[in-house]
Amino acid sequence: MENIIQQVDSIFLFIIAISAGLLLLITLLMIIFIFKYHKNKHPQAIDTHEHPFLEITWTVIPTILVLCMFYYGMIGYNNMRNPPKDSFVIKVTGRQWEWGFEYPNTKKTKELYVPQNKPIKLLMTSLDVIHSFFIPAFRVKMDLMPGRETFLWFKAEKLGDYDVFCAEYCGLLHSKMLSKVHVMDEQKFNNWYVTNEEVKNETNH
Ligand SMILES: [Cu+2]
Repeated sequence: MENIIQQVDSIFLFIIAISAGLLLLITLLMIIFIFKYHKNKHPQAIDTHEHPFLEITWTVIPTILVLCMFYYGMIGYNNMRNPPKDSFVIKVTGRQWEWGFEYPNTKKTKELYVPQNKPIKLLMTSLDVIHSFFIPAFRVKMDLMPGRETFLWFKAEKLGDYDVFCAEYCGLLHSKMLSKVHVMDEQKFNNWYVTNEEVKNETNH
C-alpha cells in the first residue's frame, strides 16, 4: 500500500494545481474583459439570454474536477483508516499536558520510539480533555477523547527525530504539550526495546 506521506502530498499538490490554474484563468479573463468590453468601445450593452454550450461547460468541467478531488481524497482516507494487519501497536495517552507511550511489552516512555519501515498503529485515549496527536512530518493527526479509543497509523521511512504536537487547545500549557518521534533502524530499535533501562537523552520540555 502506498505510504500516507506521498499520498497526502500528491493530493495536496493536485488540489493546489487546480486552484492555481483557476485563479490564473479567472484573473486573466477579468483583466482582458475590462479592456475588451469597456463602455467606450461598447456604449450599448448586449442583453444575452441562455447559452446552452457555455452553461453545460461551466457545470460539467467543475463537476469533473471536484469529483476527481473527492476520488483521490477518498483513496487517501481509506488508506489512513485501514492500518496494515502486521502493524506494531503502541498505546498513547494524552493528559494535561504531556504524552505517554506504552509498548506491547509494557515499556513506557514520554517520547515515541519506532522502528524504521514498519507500520506503526497508535491506539490513543485521553485521561482528561480532548487532545489531538499530530506528527506533521508523517501527515497524520487524530483527536484523543476521554472514554474512547481512537487510532492512527504511519510508516516512517527515514531515520531521524520528528516533532509531535498537540493540535487541540487543551488548557494553560497546551503549547508546551510537545514530544518527539525517534525513528531507529530495526536492529537498534530491537536492542532498545528489550532493555529496561531508562531512556537516555530524552529531551525534557
Ligand atoms: Cu493537549
